[in-house]
Amino acid sequence: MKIVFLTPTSDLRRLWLYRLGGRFYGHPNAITGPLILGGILKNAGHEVEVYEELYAKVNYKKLMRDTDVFCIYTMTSTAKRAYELADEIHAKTDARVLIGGIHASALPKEALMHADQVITGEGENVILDVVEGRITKKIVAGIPSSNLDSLPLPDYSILKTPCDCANVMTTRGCTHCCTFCTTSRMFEPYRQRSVDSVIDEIRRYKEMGFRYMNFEDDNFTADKERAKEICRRMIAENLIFKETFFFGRTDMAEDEELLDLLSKAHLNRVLIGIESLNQDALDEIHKGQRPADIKKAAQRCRQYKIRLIASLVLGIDSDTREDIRKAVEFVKEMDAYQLQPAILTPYPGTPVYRKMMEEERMVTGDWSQFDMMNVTFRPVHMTPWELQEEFYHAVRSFYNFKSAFRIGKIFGWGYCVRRLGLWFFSQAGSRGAEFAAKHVPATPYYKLRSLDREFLRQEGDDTVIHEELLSEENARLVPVKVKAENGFKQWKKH
Ligand code: B12
Ligand code: SF4
Repeated sequence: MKIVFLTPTSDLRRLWLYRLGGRFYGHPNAITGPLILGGILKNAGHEVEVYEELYAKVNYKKLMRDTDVFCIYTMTSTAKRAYELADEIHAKTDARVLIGGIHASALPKEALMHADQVITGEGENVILDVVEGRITKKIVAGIPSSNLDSLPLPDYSILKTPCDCANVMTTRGCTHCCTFCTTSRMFEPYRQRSVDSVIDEIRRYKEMGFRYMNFEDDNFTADKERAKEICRRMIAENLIFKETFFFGRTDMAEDEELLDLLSKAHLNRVLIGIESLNQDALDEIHKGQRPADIKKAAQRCRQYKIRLIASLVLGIDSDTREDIRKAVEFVKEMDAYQLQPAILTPYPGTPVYRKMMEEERMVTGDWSQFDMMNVTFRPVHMTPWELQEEFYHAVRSFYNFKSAFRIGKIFGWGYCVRRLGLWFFSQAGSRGAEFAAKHVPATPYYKLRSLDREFLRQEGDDTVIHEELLSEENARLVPVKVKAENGFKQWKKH
């Protein structure tokens, strides 16, 4: 059989300018699930190809001619596009469509409206039986493997779109359980691979000639001794890449030996969820960290020359506009390499989603807006558009000429040039959105701003949803119906 895996992306990200910017600012890297599942099918004798829309235009006309099974990955922001592709495939071919991934796992019945079968959770143990027709249930629950070493490694030979950076997952899940987080609920329980298997995988990518490698674990330093061991082996075997990114938490700064090893193994770019400097907000999202931890982590990253990408969550109920601005100022003062402001996004399957649904605070059901850059709910201390403005204020105040110069002095002038580019894009993007909000009624920004006025007019009425947003298209997507059927099975942790 010929099987094609598709990782879709939203309309904006398929524009050639966006793809070009992506190539300049990052290294194309793949979602690993389709490469693992595709590898399993290839080893069973099938012809398999994997395509990622984020990095290249896909020739669907050609693929639709000879493909027997399309397997489509979904995250929430790409679900709309995934369903559009699935419907088109069904309309034009006899091929079967399977849908999986993090969004379909939270809302399988919604995904099934567009697929022949939906696989929820981790797919390795069921994919072959589903594709070869031995499992015929419409919604198939994936079975998480207890021994991650037994799973095949991602097979990059089947990936047909650009990729310069290998992604390594040494664990699945997270030991924490923040209320907005999807991955800690999708990948349960927390599991680790052996250090030997991780090193074998890294060695393979080095031999394949990858110059960049990312650890995509939710929290690479959750087990500090294990992280140290991986770094020691990388250093001893010279498995060093030009740049290695990883996700960490502030607690990594408590261990200076770990920081030293991370730096020597060239794990030189870390994303840490600072989220907020307001203790009430940190407690509200169950972050389990204090502002003092954040300050220490920032200072130690600078000391060990690990470039810090500081992630903030904008719009937590306890945070006011002033709290958000204070956090942005703090990130500027500590010379973070990058600021990643993420608007709080109620992802299906999370406690935040359930809360917003119960309190009827969702303002859109258009999944393509759920990318952490658009407001999708009604915040407590500000109107939706004011929160959107805070997002633009954060990027504009962080990415400016002065900070580009400062970063150049600390990290090198190449970074200064990249920063200047980000300055240009953040100005152009946010000004464009603000213009659209005022003058272009067809855009979501305009809707968000008018929603704002609607709320102001109906002050005191917490339950209002703007009529325009309950248009036929949106009403279909507003996930009210799935509220009961979804069952929020992931809630067991709380
Ligand atoms: C690598 C990565 C990226 C990369 C590469 C993305 C790409 N090429 O499209 C980059 C950095 C570019 C990126 C970008 C974004 N990402 Co991202 N990303 C990840 C990350 C860290 C790892 C993915 C991975 O390899 N997982 C490990 C493997 C084992 O899991 P998996 O791929 O999900 O596969 C398993 C199952 O899903 C299932 N499965 C997978 N595919 C299929 C298909 C079928 C048919 C079936 C049956 C089963 C199945 O079986 C697999 C094996 O068990 C995840 C976090 C995570 N832990 O998953 C976030 C994550 C997926 N990203 C996320 C987000 C929000 C984004 C962005 C919107 C961020 C932004 N504002 O720009 C963009 C959108 C990009 C896009 N395509 O439109 C969120 C999605 C949340 C949600 N619920 O929707 C996640 C979960 C992180 C988070 N914050 O929680 N991302
Ligand atoms: S620490 Fe990060 S990965 Fe873990 S639950 Fe919180 S947000 Fe999710």
